[in-house]
Amino acid sequence: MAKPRMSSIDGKLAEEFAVPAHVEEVKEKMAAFAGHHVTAGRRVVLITSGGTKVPLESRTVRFLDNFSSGRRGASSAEYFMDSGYAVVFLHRHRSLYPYARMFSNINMLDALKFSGGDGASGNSGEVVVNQQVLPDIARALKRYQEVKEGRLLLPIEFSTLSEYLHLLKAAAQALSAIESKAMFYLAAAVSDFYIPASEMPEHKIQSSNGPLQLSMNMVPKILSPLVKDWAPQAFVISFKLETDPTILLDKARRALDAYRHQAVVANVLDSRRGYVVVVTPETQAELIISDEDVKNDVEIEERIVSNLTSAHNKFITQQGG
Ligand code: PAZ
Repeated sequence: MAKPRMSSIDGKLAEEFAVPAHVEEVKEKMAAFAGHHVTAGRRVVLITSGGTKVPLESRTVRFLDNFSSGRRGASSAEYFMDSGYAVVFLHRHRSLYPYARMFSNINMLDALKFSGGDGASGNSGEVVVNQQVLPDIARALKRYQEVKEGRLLLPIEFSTLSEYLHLLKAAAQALSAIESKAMFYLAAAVSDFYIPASEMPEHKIQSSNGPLQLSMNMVPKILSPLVKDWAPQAFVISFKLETDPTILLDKARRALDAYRHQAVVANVLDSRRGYVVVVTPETQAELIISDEDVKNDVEIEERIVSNLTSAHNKFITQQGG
């Protein structure tokens, strides 16, 4: 197997972003997971999901964060597994999680009740689920258990930007061995700015010093080495979020020109649950959820995944896989 090329970003990552202690162990796990599933005839998708935390102090009290809930990544993971993929789910700690996401707004204690007892000492009976409070719990639990038994989901957590960057690099290198059968679905909302460790104060920033002015560096564009060096044969999808719809498609096309990957899923903050555009070098597909779809619980991720799994099929055939 060819040795992965070193890019200038590799150096920057090593120097300016703390390497998580478990990165090599996680990389081995991801490589074994991918190898196992490809041997079993499956494809493997690496999904990134949720926002990143950017510390302002090295003994972190404060940090910058963003809006992302992780819903896009968590629901897409479910549709990918329904489509026969195994999923490496690289997600922000405590962001939404496949199957459990549907119940994230519910207080579990409101959904449970005693049966045959009152919870007093020695008389707890059984605790049962009130399915009126968790309406779809049986279906979600069944599918979750099937996924667990089939070991179709490999969850990996990150919190900080540094963890995200190193774990994504490890994932790309781990999945490169399965070549075109790997898909990268980069839905996480990753900070574009950070404070390098060398410039970060150690202790809590003191308000007694007056107003705070921050100068932040640009986060290296990790898509570039991912596509060129780390997993050059993989099918790579990035996401582009804007708040101004008039610049969205132009930015998506510019990303495709710059990084030469296969597609960009373009979305606007306020309409992201109902409208996205999948942009490729040759095509542009609008995916829309109507009011009728909403009534029938159809989610836009089902359409995104269907569009991309078809494109991935074609890609694999073209690559002779
Ligand atoms: O996580 P979520 O479901 O709340 O939002 C999804 C999203 C908007 C973060 C995703 O669709 C996306 O566009 N990610 C890339 C964001 C960016 O341009 O950095």
